[in-house]
Amino acid sequence: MSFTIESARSIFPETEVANAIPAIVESFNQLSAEDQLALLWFAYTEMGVTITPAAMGAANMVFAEKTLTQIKQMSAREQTQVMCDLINHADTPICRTYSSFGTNVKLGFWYQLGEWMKQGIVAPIPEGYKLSAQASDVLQTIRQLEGGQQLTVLQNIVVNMGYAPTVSAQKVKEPVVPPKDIAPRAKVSIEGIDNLTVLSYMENMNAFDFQGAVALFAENGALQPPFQDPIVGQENILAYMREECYGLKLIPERGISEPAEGGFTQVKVTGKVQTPWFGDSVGINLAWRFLLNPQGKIFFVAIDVLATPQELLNMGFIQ
Ligand code: EQ3
Repeated sequence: MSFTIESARSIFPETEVANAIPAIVESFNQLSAEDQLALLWFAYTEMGVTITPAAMGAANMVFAEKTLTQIKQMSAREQTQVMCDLINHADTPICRTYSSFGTNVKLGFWYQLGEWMKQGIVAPIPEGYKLSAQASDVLQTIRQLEGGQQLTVLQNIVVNMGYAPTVSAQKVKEPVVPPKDIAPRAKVSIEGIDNLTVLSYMENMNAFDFQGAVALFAENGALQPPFQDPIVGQENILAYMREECYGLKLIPERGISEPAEGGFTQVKVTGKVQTPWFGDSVGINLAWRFLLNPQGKIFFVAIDVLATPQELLNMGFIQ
């Protein structure tokens, strides 16, 4: 019996994933738009880590400049309306434009609005705003998450705002950034792993050589980002990486490799990823679950946010 993408998704089933994240996002989405805006403001200002402004360089903010200027020139009432529209997925020109932005541009867009809110250029959250009881509960749950998981919640919420018609909207193409030369690439070592495909994957990703990374996949291979469905096929994976992975730093620590049925090999690696937004002040604890085909190509890789830091050591051995 050979693997399918569906069956590959359950390799290393003992991996404990931070399932609290989609559950929190779900309860957040049930709140009123005003509560959502205020809650995000409280969560963001309390977070204890701040965005490195230089990270805005990783986002191609030219795509958002026109919309941001338009918002800046509105009355406070209109500004609040735009922010509520984004949360309510209203069908407005600004919500449509927002949906066409890549993840980093969406984050940069809110970073800019947040800065303007602090400076009084954009309507702030009314002083003394009282969250509803449900919203306070959600905020309390977010407070209890570790830093990397808090960021994942914020990122997920921001990415899903705006209005995308059901027929997939034309995404703005991010310009291709030239990869680093072979020479300055950092060599990766992972305790317990000498598999060249896995090591090259990490090295190529850290050099932003997405073509190189994608060439390691089988033609119909798949990559499954945290809490998402698998992205199938080299071309789709390349487009995804170009949009989402610029500036990420993968820090794999340890792993285990074992034979699987049909001549396949399964490899689990745990470690951290740093985002350009927070540099080395936050590492998100992750597992990569690779399934390599008999030719050594990546048939499937899932990236999961781990439930606890202890999971970094969980390699699936029977204890
Ligand atoms: C203004 C304010 C505060 C209030 C207003 O009312 C509403 C909003 C929205 C506000 C603003 C909020 C802001 C500015 C939020 C900013 C949040 C940020 C910058 C979050 C960044 C999060 C980044 C994360 C979680 C990155 C994770 C990356 C991962 C998991 C990468 C994984 C991958 C690996 C390792 C691979 O090998 C393959 C690719 C893949 C991407 C899956």
